Amino acid sequence: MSFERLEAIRKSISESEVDALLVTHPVNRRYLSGFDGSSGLLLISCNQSYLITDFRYLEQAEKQAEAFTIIRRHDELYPGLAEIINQNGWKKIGFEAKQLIYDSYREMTEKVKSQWVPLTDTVEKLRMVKNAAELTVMSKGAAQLDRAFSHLLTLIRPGVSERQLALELEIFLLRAGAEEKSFKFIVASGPRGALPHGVATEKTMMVGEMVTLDFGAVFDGYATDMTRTVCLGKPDQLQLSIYELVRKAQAEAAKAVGPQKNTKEIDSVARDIIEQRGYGDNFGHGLGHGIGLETHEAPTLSQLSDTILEPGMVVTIEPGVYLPGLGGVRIEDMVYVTETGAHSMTTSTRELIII
Ligand SMILES: [Mn+2]
Repeated sequence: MSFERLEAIRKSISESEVDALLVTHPVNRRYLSGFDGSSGLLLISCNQSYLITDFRYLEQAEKQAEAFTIIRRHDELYPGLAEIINQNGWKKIGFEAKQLIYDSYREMTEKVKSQWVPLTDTVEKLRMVKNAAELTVMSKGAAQLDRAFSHLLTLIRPGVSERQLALELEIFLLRAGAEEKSFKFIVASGPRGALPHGVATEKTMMVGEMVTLDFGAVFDGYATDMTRTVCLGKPDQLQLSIYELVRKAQAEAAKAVGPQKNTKEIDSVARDIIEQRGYGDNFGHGLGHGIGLETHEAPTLSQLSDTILEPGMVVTIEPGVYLPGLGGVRIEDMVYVTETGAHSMTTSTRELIII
């Protein structure tokens, strides 16, 4: 698999008119090489591919990164880097501008005299389109989120704290084979539902409150993410109408996803529906985001985005309406783009569940 990816990145490298690319972002390194240790750099040109790592990982790197020449890193990184660059006669080296912190950049450019070219999203662009194996892994992970949600429904009741739910959720997902949480779970009940990122607290849930649950976990390296909002007891008119509004915006936006569709236009589908009802200001975030090795990755779905969707891309569709002091509703699915439209990986009902 890493051979295919190497071929693709080499095409980008030659289009960027550099002799080689230095990959410092661990996720991009894993994506291109297969090596998932905690430390290592890649240097890739049209005909060479090096993985520089330290003593701890030499054996693992040899096994995982079969397409790469493994180079042992000594205490100081840069003399070794300079040696490889000089040996190959490379003049222009691309680096990941978004990923290198200023101090490292300064040291690197002082110690390795090359022409350093900042590149943006070179590997991230490749990562946007998932192959069949990646889609399978992510679909299986998403199915675990659906199972976890069903399990949660048996635990939600008045008097239970948000944290208790978050803890149960985490245990359930780890037992189901997750490596870790994708992010701090959001369990936002009652007025806290107005906080789009209301991480679980000690607050207990009460009758008459809506509860927004936003959670995800990493399975085989790939993140998953989903949100549902449920109601404890009978919803009032406002809760019901906000819920139906978000549900409609989410369903229509998910239906609009497909190949050749522009991300901004898909955001507009949900935004227009919410704006028409006067709640535009209460939907203050983008519609969704790409997801894969990272929970938030390209492409973004928002008014500022401008990506044409392709088969194999996986994005979240997650509109929300937040009413300060009262509460909020968000519904989120992970969907992937097919040859003809889109398919939702998370399948739990989007009808309002009344507990
Ligand atoms: Mn999300």
